[in-house]
Amino acid sequence: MFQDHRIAVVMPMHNEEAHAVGAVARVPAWVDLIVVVDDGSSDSTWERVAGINDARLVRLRHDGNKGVGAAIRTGYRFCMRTAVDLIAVMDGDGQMDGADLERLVRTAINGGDFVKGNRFLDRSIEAMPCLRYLGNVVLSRLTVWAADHPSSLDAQCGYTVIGRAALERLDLDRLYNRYGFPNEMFFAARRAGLRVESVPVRTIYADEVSGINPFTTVPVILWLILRGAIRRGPLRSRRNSILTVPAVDREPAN
Ligand SMILES: Nc1nc2c(ncn2[C@@H]2O[C@H](COP(=O)(O)OP(=O)(O)O)[C@@H](O)[C@H]2O)c(=O)[nH]1
Ligand SMILES: [Mg+2]
Repeated sequence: MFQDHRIAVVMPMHNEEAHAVGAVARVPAWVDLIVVVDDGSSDSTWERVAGINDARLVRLRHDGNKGVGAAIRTGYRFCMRTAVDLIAVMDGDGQMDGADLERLVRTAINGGDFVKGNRFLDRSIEAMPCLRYLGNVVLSRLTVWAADHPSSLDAQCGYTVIGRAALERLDLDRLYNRYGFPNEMFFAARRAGLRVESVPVRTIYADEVSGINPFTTVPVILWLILRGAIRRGPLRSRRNSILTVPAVDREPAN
């Protein structure tokens, strides 16, 4: 409970046996519910999480690997069946600092519908490998452009908090499930007219290995960004005005 708000953390995990316990340990004590979603891990992630003694913890499991976005969706759906008010997402590899969650949650309580962590606003970004940094800058700029977003954004950062009412307004089934899900959530939030806020978060790099293969992932994200731009309001209404044929009263055919 944080300022009378019930808080949940959704934690997607895929083959995180080395980090699962540490990642759950990073969740602050005032969080009410922790939903770990094992996305079809082939290692001992599931057993490691089972060994954690924490009454707030719920374990869900996909029977196969469905992608980080699908895991987050499973977690969101579970949370929506409980009485929580705000739902955070923290990765299961321990790269997100639980100490940052308070700022995200405060910003949500103060009116942010969808609050995103922004690693560019924190000095620890210097620890990010150079190529990754450049890639993140380019993808973030393109995402900002595509969504016509008025402020700074860390498009690929998955550390977020969303309010229950805001989440209800998003059509999660339309979103892409794998890497690129953060861009998809962001576009969906903008389309729904949600207030999207960014807050600084720390970047933690230890021995975790990213599942991202840039040669396959970057083209997909670029496509999602283009689709985000096309789905954006003005373009859509322009398209509708082209496609909508005015009703014409016709004489019945003889
Ligand atoms: N690589 C990968 N990660 C997944 C998948 N499903 C859930 N995850 C989790 O999603 C989170 C982010 O993945 P990660 O590879 O660390 O992405 P990065 O930090 O953006 O490089 C981690 O907690 C993963 O365990 C999946 O299908 N593939
Ligand atoms: Mg990671």
